[in-house]
Amino acid sequence: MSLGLETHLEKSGVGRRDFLKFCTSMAAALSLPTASAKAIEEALSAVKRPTVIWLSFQECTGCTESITRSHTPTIEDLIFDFISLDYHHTLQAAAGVQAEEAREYAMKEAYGKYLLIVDGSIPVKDGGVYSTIAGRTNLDMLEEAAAGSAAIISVGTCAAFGGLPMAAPDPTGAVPVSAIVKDKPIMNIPGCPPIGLVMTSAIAHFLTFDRLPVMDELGRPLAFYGDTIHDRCYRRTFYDQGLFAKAFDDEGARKGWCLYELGCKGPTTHNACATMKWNDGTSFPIESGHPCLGCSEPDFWDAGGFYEALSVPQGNIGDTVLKAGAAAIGVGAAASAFNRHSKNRAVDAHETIAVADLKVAKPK
Ligand code: FSX
Repeated sequence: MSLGLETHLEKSGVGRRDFLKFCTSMAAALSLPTASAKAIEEALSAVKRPTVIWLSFQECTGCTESITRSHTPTIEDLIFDFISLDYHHTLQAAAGVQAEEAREYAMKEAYGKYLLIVDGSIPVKDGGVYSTIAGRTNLDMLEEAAAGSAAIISVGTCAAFGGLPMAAPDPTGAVPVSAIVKDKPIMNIPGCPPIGLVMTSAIAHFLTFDRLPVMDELGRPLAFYGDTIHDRCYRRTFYDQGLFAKAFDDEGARKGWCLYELGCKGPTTHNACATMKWNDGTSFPIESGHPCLGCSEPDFWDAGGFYEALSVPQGNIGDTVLKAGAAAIGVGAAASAFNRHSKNRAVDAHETIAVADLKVAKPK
């Protein structure tokens, strides 16, 4: 008999208090009212190991590393143990024919109900021959798996927007999941890689409400991608004062000044790094002295030099920077206000896409 999550966690040594703490932090992470923690607790306690099929295509495996390489054991790890992860190229114990049979079986048994998670982009040039698994192209495998899914989560910038494989000159004709699948709800969790807790929170939301959370126009959950890095950056005060590091080893860098002139893409990048941080909340790139690369935005590999300042003319700093800074602050403030408004609206109305309303094709 399958167990509810709470029972499963208890057997794994995680007490009720920790479980409740987890539910409360899930509610906070998803920008839901505190009272929602109870609903999350009840739903997760009752949920019975939903089937999850995880396909990995053209990628570097950084996404799986990010999700799994946390300080173990964490509750997030156990959530991953708890869901029925019936097929995952990297994590599954089975290999070869057995693995493919397990995938086929799981898809048939849970047709129309399973959650499909994809990381990596899909090469479509020359019939998709540039990436195959078990003799089948990624394109073929995605189309088959998508047909029986209830919803899809595209993990990482490769699956969400094409990412590194799609960078110029895009030799394999790489495309994101959304370019191929048009008739299923898709949520994008971009980042190269994305934050592990964002991933587990998104899955918890799906398990709790049977729906994907409210998303922005790029399919990213607003709870995590509603603000820019710049909106929440602890170095923002230096930006506002026009205090910028101009080299990685200068006085400004030592004083922790803003990394805007060293190429930081924080003002145009939507992600939760500045608030949730990485490695159990230890730090994030800007806190370690490196500019944000903008990895959760489309085309970040081709969008401009990693170490080139956003819209600041070379060799003309001072006034220009301050003017550009003032303009960016204006744009940033307007964007923040819009994001906050959208977020509040979403929380008030709790707008979601109902998976239950989907027209799912019948099994053949
Ligand atoms: Fe891409 Fe993920 Fe970057 Fe790597 O699966 S988003 S290259 S961290 O591994 O897809």
